[in-house]
Amino acid sequence: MTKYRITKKIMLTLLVALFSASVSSCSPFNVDETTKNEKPYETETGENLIRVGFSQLGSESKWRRANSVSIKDSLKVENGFFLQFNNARQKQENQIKAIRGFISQQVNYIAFCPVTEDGWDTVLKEAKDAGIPVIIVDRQVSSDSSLYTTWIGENMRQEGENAGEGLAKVLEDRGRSHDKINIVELLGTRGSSSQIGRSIGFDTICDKHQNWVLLDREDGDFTTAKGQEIMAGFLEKYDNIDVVVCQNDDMAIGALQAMKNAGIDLYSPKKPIIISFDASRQGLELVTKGIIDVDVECNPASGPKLSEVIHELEMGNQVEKAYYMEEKVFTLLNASDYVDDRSY
Ligand code: GYE
Repeated sequence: MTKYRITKKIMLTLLVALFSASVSSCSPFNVDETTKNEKPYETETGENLIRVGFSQLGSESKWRRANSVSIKDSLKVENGFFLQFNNARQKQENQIKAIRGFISQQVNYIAFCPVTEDGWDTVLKEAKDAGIPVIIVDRQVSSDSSLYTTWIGENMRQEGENAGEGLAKVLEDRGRSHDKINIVELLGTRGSSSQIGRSIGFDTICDKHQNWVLLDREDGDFTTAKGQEIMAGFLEKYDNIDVVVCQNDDMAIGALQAMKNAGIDLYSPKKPIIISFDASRQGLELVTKGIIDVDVECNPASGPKLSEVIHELEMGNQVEKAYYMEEKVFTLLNASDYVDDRSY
């Protein structure tokens, strides 16, 4: 009998595992393994958990993976949450599908990192009509702010300006403030608020320097593979690149590989100046080696703030319309003080 039960249990577990595997491989709406629980919305002592549906836009970069870890670590059962986490693999249609799934399951809150700025009005209205508060995380949406409760993220425009000012300082230190400076840019996912904000911010500083010339810019989608491909193309097209601006570290790693492949000595003072964003551990290590010249931090640890804001809303308290994460700028002067503590 016991043997039979055990065998039956093993069979059932296998069937469930097979079913979940097939569901997760073909559907964008899958519940993360860590959130599975026999009585998902209740703790062992019978308390109700706050049900949150989270749509992450993808896992294109180290930053993104760190952001997902921060969200999962903060919205844990121990903190009173039942989290349904979905990865949309950089596709807006997958995010919309996931959000609609959360609405039909009547979760208590919906949170998501929007892949692009535009295209959210309809689904946000649907969530509003269903009475589910929506919290936007990381990037922004262009929709009317009455359609969501709050936003927690980074000041992308400021980051772009920090990058421009960082470049001006490097040029000044090298006595090149008045030289003609040829710049190429590797942009993040086109239409994302990180790409738009960083570009606007950098352009603002660029416009103040008549001697800075933008040779070219291309969309590298925030990935290392695209970064390498685009940089290889730039190196074939131009032999006079002074500065490479990469809108994240993952693309910078790709661009550096392309330069290495083209025979550029990355330790030579004559190599192009590299400006990057995120300040991942790998990025900071490259700053300490003098390979990346300026790395503008983008803070992915938005999980604790998300948890805090939801608890405030649960208590019926008013929350702000926007929360900005704290961010620094790294150069050879300060990177080594931070590199060891980087978790991403
Ligand atoms: O810089 C990049 C990522 O939106 C701030 O997205 C985020 C950006 C981040 O994939 O690495």
